[in-house]
Amino acid sequence: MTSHGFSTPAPDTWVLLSLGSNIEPRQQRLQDAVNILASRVLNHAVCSAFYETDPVGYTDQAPFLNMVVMGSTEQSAVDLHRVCKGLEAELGRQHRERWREREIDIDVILFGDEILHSDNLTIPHPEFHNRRFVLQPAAEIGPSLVCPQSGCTMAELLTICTDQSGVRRV
Ligand code: PH2
Ligand code: MG
Ligand code: MG
Repeated sequence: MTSHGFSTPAPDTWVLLSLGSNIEPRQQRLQDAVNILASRVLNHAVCSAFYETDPVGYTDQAPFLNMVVMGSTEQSAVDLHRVCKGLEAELGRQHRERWREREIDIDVILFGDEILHSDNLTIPHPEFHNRRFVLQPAAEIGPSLVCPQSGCTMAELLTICTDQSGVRRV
């Protein structure tokens, strides 16, 4: 609250989130997650198309449906991450071994031009530049977004990405 009695709006930060699911109903889970994010923490949400993607890492599992969403938020990076993890649980995500199938995964990829390395959160997401299932939808809706770590745009990162796994726009 300021001296004249009005509260100053919290500054907004633009963010890029990646969502994925490989347990049906995949599309419904992604849609529910986006709707709840938009109602709670994400302003001016813009969604990519859905992408049917081959599993990366542990490959002996069902294909994923992936997408990205951009928007702005008044949350801090740590709080937004906490909201995303809480929403995963709320939408029924079960605990399994790393890389295994998941009902819903919500990752903070970029948080404005912030670079953050803490024990349980790294931003930009440490692997996103190696993942076509993130870069292709990111380049669809934000080709000129710049990764503050590399200084490269999403379009540039997609061009140099060596991940050859299948990513098909639905
Ligand atoms: N997520 C992973 C590991 N592998 N592969 C695809 N296609 N899509 C994902 O969302 C994904 C993955 C870990 O988070
Ligand atoms: Mg992930
Ligand atoms: Mg995750």
